[in-house]
Amino acid sequence: MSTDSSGLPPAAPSRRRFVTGLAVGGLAAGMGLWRLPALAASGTPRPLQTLSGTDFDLSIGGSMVDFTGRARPAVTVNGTLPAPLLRWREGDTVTVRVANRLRNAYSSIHWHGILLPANMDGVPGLSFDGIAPGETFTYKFQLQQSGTYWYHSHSMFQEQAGLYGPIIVEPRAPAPYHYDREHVVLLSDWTDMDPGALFRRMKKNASYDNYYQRTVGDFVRDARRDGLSATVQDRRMWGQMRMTPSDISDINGHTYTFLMNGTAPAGNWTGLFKPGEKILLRFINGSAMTYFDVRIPGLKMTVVAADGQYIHPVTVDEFRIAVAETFDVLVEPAGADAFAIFAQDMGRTGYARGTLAVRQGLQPPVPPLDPRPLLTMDDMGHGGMGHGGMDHGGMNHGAMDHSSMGHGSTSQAGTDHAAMGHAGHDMQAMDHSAGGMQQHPASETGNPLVDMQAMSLAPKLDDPGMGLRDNGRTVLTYGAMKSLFDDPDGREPGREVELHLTGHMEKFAWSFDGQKFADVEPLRLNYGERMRIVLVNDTMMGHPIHLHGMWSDLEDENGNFHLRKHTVDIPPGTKRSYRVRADALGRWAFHCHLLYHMEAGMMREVRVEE
Ligand SMILES: [Cu+2]
Repeated sequence: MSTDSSGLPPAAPSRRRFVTGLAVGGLAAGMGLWRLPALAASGTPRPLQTLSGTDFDLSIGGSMVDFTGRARPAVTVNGTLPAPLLRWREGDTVTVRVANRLRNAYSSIHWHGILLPANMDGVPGLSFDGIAPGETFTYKFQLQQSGTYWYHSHSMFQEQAGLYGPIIVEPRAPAPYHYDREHVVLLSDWTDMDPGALFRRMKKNASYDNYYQRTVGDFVRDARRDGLSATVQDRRMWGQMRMTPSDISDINGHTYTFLMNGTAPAGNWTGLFKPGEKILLRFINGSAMTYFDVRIPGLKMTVVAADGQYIHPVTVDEFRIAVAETFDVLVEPAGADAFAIFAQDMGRTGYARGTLAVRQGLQPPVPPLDPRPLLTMDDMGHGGMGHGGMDHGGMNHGAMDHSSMGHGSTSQAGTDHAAMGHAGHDMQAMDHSAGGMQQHPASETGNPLVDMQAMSLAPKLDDPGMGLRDNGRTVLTYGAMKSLFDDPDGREPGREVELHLTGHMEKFAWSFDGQKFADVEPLRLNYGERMRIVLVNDTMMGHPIHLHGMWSDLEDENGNFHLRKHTVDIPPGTKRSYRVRADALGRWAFHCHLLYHMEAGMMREVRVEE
């Protein structure tokens, strides 16, 4: 029997395989399919399986699941999707024995955002060899932090196939806020397709899920509003960029079923409350590819932690959560028996939803999807280009001679940057027509894997992001979140490294500085140093960038410590910087957390050396 690269059982499992999958999970045994969320419109979803203590046994295996009316193979832990909620305690040393019961595929578990020794980080090829079929690997590390985190496979596409679960690390000292009850809200994207086949589809036709080519009617309307020549100009620019302004995400609701705690929208995952209670919701985006915009109509949400770390409380109506981020949110339900937790995808093609209610079975109204957002030139770091006297020929990037600009090596610690101040905080005032254009590494020039370079960029920390601006709601931004503590390191960065997020949409090629993971040397950090990483987005998509092993301390627009994170979203048209203390020796992964972008090459090894 064959398995594909993702480690999944074959698409049409034999009865034998089916039974093998079921035998893995205790809860699955005897149930036929262990869950029918898509079919169980008013059923009661099973709560997350919770394991707590210091000693754990996890078993990775294949199970059949049904989110769409069809039984499909998934990769699960202890037979469940999501994987069990692990409850740890700050200061404890935990031991986790992970058995790989997949027949033909190596596996792994990475503890996202958890500080630990490099050989416990679970990245095959960097931390260890991976866990061979039939083998057990024992993870052991001491917890130096508290908060909401998650774990997932770092092997091929197993994360997309279901291998992800929540982690709560309880703090030793009481939290700086009070709550009466808590619920984990883990968002994810499920596909009935084999994830390996989905990746191959992206390589073959990257715009497969993008049905929204603009129509003649749109053209006439725009021409009436903006004038014919401006409209023609705008269309020509988009044509040159080989993209339509509605390309928001690579894969969307046409392929995905969005899940909340492993339950499809029809299943309506429900978390209970009693009137008068303060509820802590621990949101985790465990998706492979999906940004979610989350709100609870009728309730304000007070965000008290980001990526597990306390922030000054900030009250909002809505937040965007990038892949791999976590937000802890306080709500006080009042005035109704039930509230919808509504999480639409950024491209407005679908949603995950659940309910906060005083009892099971209530179905508050689900709001309609917002209008589909359109990318603007400003979203892509080409602000103002339709209006100024800029020669659009400059957008044929191959024609632009960057080497003559004398900025051949911006990815090295930078002499170039001294002149710019640090971290691009002067960028907002920069006008590319006045000679303030973004510089680019030489490796991008004439590179067939790079289809675009941004010219006018800013951190945009106070920008809610495309599709969320001026929507009448108060929307969370990075600018509005500030760590509850001062810079834990305190030193100014002694060095700066700038990396560009690069890609080619049609080829579905993704990289740093136009160079794929397989082709480049590690980024070397000196043990103990405080350094700055500057990320420049040269693509039309957001990329949630995750550095393993060390915190990413996001800087504000003046280059000061602002917000401690493990995953920093870099929307199109932005340039953002963060500080890193290289206090963890060894080999670490540094990558875009969009699974297929990482797999396509948007990844580097970071090596911390004495
Ligand atoms: Cu990416």
